[in-house]
Amino acid sequence: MRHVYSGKVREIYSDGADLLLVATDRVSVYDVVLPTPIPDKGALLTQLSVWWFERLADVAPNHLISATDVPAEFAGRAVRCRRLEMIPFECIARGYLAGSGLREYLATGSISGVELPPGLVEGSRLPEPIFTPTTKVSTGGHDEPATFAQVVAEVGVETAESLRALTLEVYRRGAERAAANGIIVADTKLEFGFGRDGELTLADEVLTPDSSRFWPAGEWRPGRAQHAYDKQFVRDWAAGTGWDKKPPAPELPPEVVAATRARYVDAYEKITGTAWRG
Ligand code: Q0T
Repeated sequence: MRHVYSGKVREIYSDGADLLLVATDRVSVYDVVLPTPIPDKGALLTQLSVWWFERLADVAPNHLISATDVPAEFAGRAVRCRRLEMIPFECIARGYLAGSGLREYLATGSISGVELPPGLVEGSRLPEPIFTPTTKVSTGGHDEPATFAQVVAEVGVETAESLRALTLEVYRRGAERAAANGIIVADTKLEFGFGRDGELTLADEVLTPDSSRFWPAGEWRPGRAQHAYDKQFVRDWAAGTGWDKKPPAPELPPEVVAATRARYVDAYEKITGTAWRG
């Protein structure tokens, strides 16, 4: 096995023809990885993503080979995947206004070339979910909005239309299931690639709190920053410490670790309808 990539909270290994996507227990806030892990976070997110891949198999083929045929040291928090030729866009669907989408809307009235009505505020529900791709920026910086025309220029109109339709369908499925259980999925980021047969294939992780914005539905109040389903305890605690949001971050106290772990467990249980290792 060869280590090929380190992200803030995930690692990728190459294992012969396959890839192993390994989720760690690391958590990041304000783009800074904290020194304190959240026990089981990697496994909770991996198992949630696997659950979604299985339920979305009728929407799109995916890169998952096995969630069990992985090295013992990664058991539960890794997936064996087919290596794809990746499409160089992050495929984002948004149903609510937040983050970089909110900033772009406030500056231009549109997101990734999609025009939106005036008068929307932070946290607003959009008239309908929209496809707002971004280009992956190679070194460090944040991804940049890409218009649908840019996606067409890169991959052709047929693939671009498929990416948009698949991304919106995955979002609709995820948002509907989550909403029925008290969780708003404000937006979600997907990655696609081409398999050996040229088939458009869903990659990465799907509909996890790391790849999507989850909000507690009962606390949704348009017009202010929304409460994060998973990281709100970390953010509130961080604000109280006076930490300047620059590395290194301080260690999390045990009660914040426990409360945050409980939110990941809760999201897993609410969405899948099954007890975590229960
Ligand atoms: C990926 C092929 O961006 C990344 O690495 C940059 C050096 C990490 N990355 C690799 C992939 C996947 C997946 N998932 C796949 N199935 N096949 N590459 C995605 N991100």
